[in-house]
Amino acid sequence: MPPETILQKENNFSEWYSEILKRAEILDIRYPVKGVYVWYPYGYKLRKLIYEILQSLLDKEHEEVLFPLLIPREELMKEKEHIKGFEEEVFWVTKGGSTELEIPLALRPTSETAIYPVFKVWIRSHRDLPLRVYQIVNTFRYETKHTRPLIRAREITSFKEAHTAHASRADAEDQIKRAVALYKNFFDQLAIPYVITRRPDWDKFPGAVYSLAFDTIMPDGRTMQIGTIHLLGESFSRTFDIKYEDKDGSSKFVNQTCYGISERCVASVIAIHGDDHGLVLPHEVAPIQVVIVPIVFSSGEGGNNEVKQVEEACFTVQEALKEAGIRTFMDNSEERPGAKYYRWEMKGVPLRIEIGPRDLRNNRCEFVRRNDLKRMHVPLSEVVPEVKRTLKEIHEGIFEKAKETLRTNIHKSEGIGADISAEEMEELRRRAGRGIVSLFLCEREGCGNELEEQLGVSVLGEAYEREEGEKNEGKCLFCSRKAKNVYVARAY
Ligand code: 5CA
Ligand code: ZN
Repeated sequence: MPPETILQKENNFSEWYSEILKRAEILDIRYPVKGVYVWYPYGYKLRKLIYEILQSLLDKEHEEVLFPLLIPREELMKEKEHIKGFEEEVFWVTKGGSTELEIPLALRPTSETAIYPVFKVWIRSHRDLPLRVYQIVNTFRYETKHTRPLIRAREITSFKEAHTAHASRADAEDQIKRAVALYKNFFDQLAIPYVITRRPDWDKFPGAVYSLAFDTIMPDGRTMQIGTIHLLGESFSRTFDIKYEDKDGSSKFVNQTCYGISERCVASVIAIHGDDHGLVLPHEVAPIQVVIVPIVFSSGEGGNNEVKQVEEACFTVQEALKEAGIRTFMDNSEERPGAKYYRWEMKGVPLRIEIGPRDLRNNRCEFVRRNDLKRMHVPLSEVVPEVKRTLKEIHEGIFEKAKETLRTNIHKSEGIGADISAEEMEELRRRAGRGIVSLFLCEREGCGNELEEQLGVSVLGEAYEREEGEKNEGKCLFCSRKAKNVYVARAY
């Protein structure tokens, strides 16, 4: 696509997404292995800032660790449910040079089976609990569905996985609540809205007691799972024999949880906030928070002296902002202002400050907000507090807009279930696949499949936090059995 082609996020999200990854220099998709991509420097800076937020939240009550990439076949195969779920997705290392390995080694698809044999030797007594660790690593999954940069990769480069062990089920359940709060806090800082659901039993993480998921809605109306939290209970501790000695001397299995987030969190920031001009980044994660553009034409108004004065004023503003801890860049390259606007809008810089000769004569500058391209004059003496205020305002603006989009894309209905009318069914067919629809569905996998076949959508699950007064008893749309309200959507 020629670089001057105007992008249209609303009309063709898929094309918009791949063009933005390229033009904003997030990810290079030309690496010659399917589902494997290269981070550009700018994309990597964005990733780093996003993951710094995640780590600062985790570091409050977890310790960071680093486990090996290779997992011996026998360990990976130990937990029956777990391997059933991952069997078809595992990459294997079977040779060292030309020698066939005695024990084939798996590239971790996730690290339960690498970590838990070590938990077995680390955990001795109740004093070792709770044990809470996390790592950020690459994991490998031989994905057979359509691969997509940052969304469905075969090498997940930024897999944050937390693993915890507790003395009791109640403690593990409490950890689930803490993990939910932590993820909420994280996505709030990215201004990403979400729904939290409990996945149906037949779609939970392989080996888990139950799974909770955070999903957001992408601009094309499909949902994307951006984080999951699993209660593992004793299923892995029994398999890997992870026991502790309790206060009374008895030996007990630990209760476990794990929860993960991948570079899909980066994809969500790009997809949800971006517009036809490019990225729109919340300032917390913007590699450049403010770009300063001197508006000078060397042959134009005022002559060389004024050019110098404008540049000096820009430098002064830059220094003041840097001093205040704001990531600032002054673009005094030779390019025309229009070309500069284009570049920094594409890169999602939240705020642009322009200073020209006329501004200088009036002791002011001009702010241009990336999210709505609104302009305002600001006295030079007030730049620093005004930048801080405006960045916060932009964050609130894009968060509110994203929340509103999410709200309008959740179609709550009073009781779409077995006794649905023909018109209602027609309406449902029309809506399904654009956003989230709520309806009555029982817990049987067969009815989930029926839903997939008839409406092309899948089950997200029951809302984790219910709204007051919401009707939650009905009859399954397909089998008329007793059913609960669940969210369904076409998912990525
Ligand atoms: N061990 C648990 C949590 S630590 C686990 O592996 N959970 S998971 O399978 O649900 O993955 C965690 C998150 O990774 C998912 O919620 C999803 O957002 C993301 N994810 C899963 N597969 C991919 C993939 N192929 N590409 C990018 N992200 C992925
Ligand atoms: Zn049913």
